[in-house]
Amino acid sequence: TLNRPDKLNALTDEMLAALGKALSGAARNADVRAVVLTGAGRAFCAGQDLGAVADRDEEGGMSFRAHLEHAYHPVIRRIVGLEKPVIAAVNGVAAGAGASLALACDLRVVAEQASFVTAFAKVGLVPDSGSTYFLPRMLGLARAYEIYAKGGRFSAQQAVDWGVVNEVAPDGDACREAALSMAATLAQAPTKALGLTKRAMRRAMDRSLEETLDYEAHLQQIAGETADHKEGISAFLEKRPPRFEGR
Ligand code: LHQ
Repeated sequence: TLNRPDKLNALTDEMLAALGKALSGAARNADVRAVVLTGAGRAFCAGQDLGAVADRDEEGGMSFRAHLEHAYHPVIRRIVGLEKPVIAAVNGVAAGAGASLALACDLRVVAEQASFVTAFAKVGLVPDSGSTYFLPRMLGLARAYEIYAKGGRFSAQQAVDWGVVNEVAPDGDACREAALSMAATLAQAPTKALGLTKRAMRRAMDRSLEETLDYEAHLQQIAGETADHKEGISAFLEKRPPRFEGR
């Protein structure tokens, strides 16, 4: 949980480092079989803490490139590289890099009153933290550019209509609960296969069909040797529900 509710969970370097550490811990711990990322209070995340940016400017300028590379990119890579389902519970507004964080997750559950704000143009910046990778792939180029150019906001309902989110909940608490319930269900799934599916999909986005067919066959060999695959086959033949252990 991003936990700085009085500033709408605006991101500081410390928060990003802690988030990165939590994601690494989740990757290493075999008992973790799904992850939910959410915000405390009424917002999901208002993006970069603009107070900290102003402070750094006062102190003689900052390297935006270095800041993004050191603070943001590792977190985005860890979400995408974590071979377990990562669900964003977007309990309230997700702005700037906060929206990028939500878009980097595999699934999104969104509260009715939540919105996505690509705040970048309003502060004279370009979309970052993977936003220009994720959003045009979900919305198409024209709609994504229009939203960016207007520094725009889109609502939970628009996000549903456009295929950006998986589920809508009546309010922030219900959104977190729905995400946890989705996570509990996914945590019973064959985790290894779901992780490899994520890897396959990410890779297929910028590969040819031939490369994709080849990579799928490679991953299927790995999945086919898991205990969960054997359990799935036994359960089917014995006409009983499978008990997957994530191995
Ligand atoms: C905030 C923030 C905030 C600090 C609300 N910072 N305090 C990466 C790396 C390097 C450089 C720069 O950029 C990036 C990526 C980025 O993320 S750039 C985009 C940064 N984010 C924004 O521009 C969004 C700024 N916030 C807003 O536009 C609004 O706050 C939204 C639309 C998120 C919510 O509006 P409201 O619901 O009306 O809330 P509010 O504006 O009243 O905010 C409540 C409090 O939170 C307030 O503090 P206060 O002490 O006055 O109660 C805000 O100052 C604070 N807050 N966002 N990013």
